[in-house]
Amino acid sequence: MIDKQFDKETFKKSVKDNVKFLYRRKLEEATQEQLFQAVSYTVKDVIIDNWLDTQNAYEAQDPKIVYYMSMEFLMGRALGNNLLNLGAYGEVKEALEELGIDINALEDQEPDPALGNGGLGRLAACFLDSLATLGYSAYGCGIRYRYGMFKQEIRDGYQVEVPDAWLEEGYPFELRRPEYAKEVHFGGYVRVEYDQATGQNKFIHEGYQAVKAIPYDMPIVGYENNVVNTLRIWDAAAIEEFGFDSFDKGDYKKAVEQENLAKDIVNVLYPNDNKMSGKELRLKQQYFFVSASIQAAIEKYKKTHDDIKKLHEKVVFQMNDTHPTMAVAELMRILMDQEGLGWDDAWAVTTKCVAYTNHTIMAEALEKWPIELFSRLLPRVYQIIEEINRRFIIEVQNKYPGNYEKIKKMAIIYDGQVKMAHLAIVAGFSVNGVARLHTEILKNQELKDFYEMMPEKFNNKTNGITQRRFLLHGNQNLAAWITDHIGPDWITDLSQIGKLKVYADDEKALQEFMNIKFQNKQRLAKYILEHNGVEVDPHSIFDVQVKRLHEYKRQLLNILHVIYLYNQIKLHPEMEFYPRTFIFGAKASAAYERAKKIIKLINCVADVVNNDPSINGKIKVVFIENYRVSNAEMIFAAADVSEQISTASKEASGTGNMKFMLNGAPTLGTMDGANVEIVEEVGQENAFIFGMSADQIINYENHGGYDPDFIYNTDAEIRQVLMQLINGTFSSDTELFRDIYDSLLNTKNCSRADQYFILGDFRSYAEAQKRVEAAYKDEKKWAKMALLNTACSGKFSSDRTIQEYVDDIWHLDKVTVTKSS
Ligand code: 26Y
Repeated sequence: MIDKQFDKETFKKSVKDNVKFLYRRKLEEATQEQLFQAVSYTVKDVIIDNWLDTQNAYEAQDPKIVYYMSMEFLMGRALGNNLLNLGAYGEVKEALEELGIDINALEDQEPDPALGNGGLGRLAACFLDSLATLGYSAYGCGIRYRYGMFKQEIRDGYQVEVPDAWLEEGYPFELRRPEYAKEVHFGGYVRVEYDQATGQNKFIHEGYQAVKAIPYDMPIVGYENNVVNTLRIWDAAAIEEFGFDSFDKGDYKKAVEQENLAKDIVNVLYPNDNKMSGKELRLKQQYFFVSASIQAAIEKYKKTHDDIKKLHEKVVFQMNDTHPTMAVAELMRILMDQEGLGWDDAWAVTTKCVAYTNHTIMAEALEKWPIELFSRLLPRVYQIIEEINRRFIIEVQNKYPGNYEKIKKMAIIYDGQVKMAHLAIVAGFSVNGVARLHTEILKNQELKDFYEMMPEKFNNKTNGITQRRFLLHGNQNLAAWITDHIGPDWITDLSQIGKLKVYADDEKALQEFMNIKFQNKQRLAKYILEHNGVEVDPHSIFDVQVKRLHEYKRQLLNILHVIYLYNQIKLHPEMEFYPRTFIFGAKASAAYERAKKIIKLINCVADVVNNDPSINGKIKVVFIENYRVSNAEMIFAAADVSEQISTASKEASGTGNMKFMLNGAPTLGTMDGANVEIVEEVGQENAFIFGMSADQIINYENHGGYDPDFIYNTDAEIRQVLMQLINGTFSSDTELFRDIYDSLLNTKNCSRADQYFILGDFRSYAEAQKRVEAAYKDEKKWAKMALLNTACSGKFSSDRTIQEYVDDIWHLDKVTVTKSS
């Protein structure tokens, strides 16, 4: 699409002008960073026109709006993606070339906005992309963390966390909107006052500390449709007048303190993934962005509508996990205390406006806050939750008279804690899981009692990913090849990619497909050489596991298997073995000691294996530092094998699995999360499935009977691998990996040895790895398998997921935006 605003000459002039006005320099004198800024501002100008047009279209058409509330948005770089979605990448690339600028180098200048941890945050980003592309009115609501996900450096094999100062140079794709600032109140107490006029009690929140929330808007560009939606993230500042008694006025020190207190709230993203920590500041963050976002939504609604009781006709809040669940009580508070509704009316509106997505079943990830902390920080909100709980318990009692077990299990407040998931389920009109298996486990295990009481709320929305970032942008050669063969429709309708199936036996097509894979592997090999100093052979099998480090994801199983293979090769040097490069990438939460030890172990194994001449380079192990969205795009494109080896039942969905599949890498995995649906689409014969089923695991967990010691005692090869953790093979410090060793066995008085069934699945995994090798050796067979993975990935577009959310939960209206200029 040639856009007149992307007329090459105009574009070039604008870039030059920006360099001049921003930096007082000539183009030739500008640094790469300055060029990135100058180009980005030029692009932003174009986006702003579309943004205004979108705003106008929304105002004219008054569609229902979804507010996607999320503590995390893992956006990844914007420049390249925005250009692609504007349909201007090609032209801009050429224009830049004419100026002597390499667009890739420029894209590499952009910091990754990493306002998220992993799956949940990246899902939110994919959803925004799909919402804009499908033409739905949507806001992402979140926090503008000053420091996003830490940068990971590997020093001496250990993870070191370095602050991610992504805003340091100024971020060109954001717009400060001080005119929409809101106040958020913490602490204080609630005074009850009887109102003669209405005969009702009034609840007055006093003695609080006020913080100012200032929104920054980031444009979310739809694919070639002129739509630009908004990600609105909130910054915090002090309110100058606040809290000073008259004698304090002008107290400079206090003013600075207030500013710091406010800034603290948005200072840093908690690097916890699937593990609750109970930090007061995190609770503050949650209320801060939830309150500001809901205030803004209601203010916007009231500009053009006067009946607050019809809010649900135009507004829906989707809660991305329980982190924003305070939205329930905050909405109640505003409806009652500010809009003057009574409890029943407020509840009727609230329960039609909020919906909840669950992303995990793991107990340690479920949010529970001590009531002491909660009520002190948010007295009015807490009071409302108490009342919701009181009424809910009555309902439970009515439904199950005399059954106190039910109350114990279902209450929102119990054992001195506020259980956020229970609040979300009780108030939400929809509760969804993120893959079919996950939703079934929610219904039949974790949330069984709730499902029995309110089955109509439960539904599944299998996750998806945006093909525009993870194929069109991340794998440009393959994208072009696909478009050559089936046309460009797959870009906005991924089901079209199924048309590639006709090439599954076409030798020429398969050859081309694998050539592109090879080029991508060369690109990654170059990156690894530059960043790790390790030479890897692009002809070897690139076997990749990239994701957050967590015991349930079982990077440990992978590296133990590498040790096992290493032993095999040393023992049988004559054995046939297809060269393999094991690639890892993973950040561990800064406080998660065992996860960090596993990173160290991977690097220690890499050191030994990569430098052992006796194995002839048959195995290489690489740990890619600082895994993040930008290098992920390149890694997926280069992968041969997708490691999705979580303990069955633990990975709610996984989304990396879908990105690998899209890029033609077969899954080596357990029947967990969305792997189940991936196999269903691509066929058993085009994946490598192993391990215990979710049912088996859950059965062991409920009834006991799993004994890793038995495996250790009866399987000498597994025992050898475990012994090597503590006998100096990989570290002269024999105690270094003692904790990992102990975690797998009953040797210590540890309550749950090998919680994640690593030994239980080991043999089955090793056998599946053998099948991978055999399949890879047969070049044609492998090519067909790889191509079919891409061809069968149609279901896993976030466009499909979003359309399902729209049809079943949000009921949004589609909007078309036409360009005004
Ligand atoms: C600190 C705490 C309360 C917490 C923080 C972050 C709890 C959970 C998380 C993040 C969870 C997460 O990323 N979950 C992942 O969501 C993906 C998108 O649905 C799933 O694909 C993936 O299986 C799941 O682990």
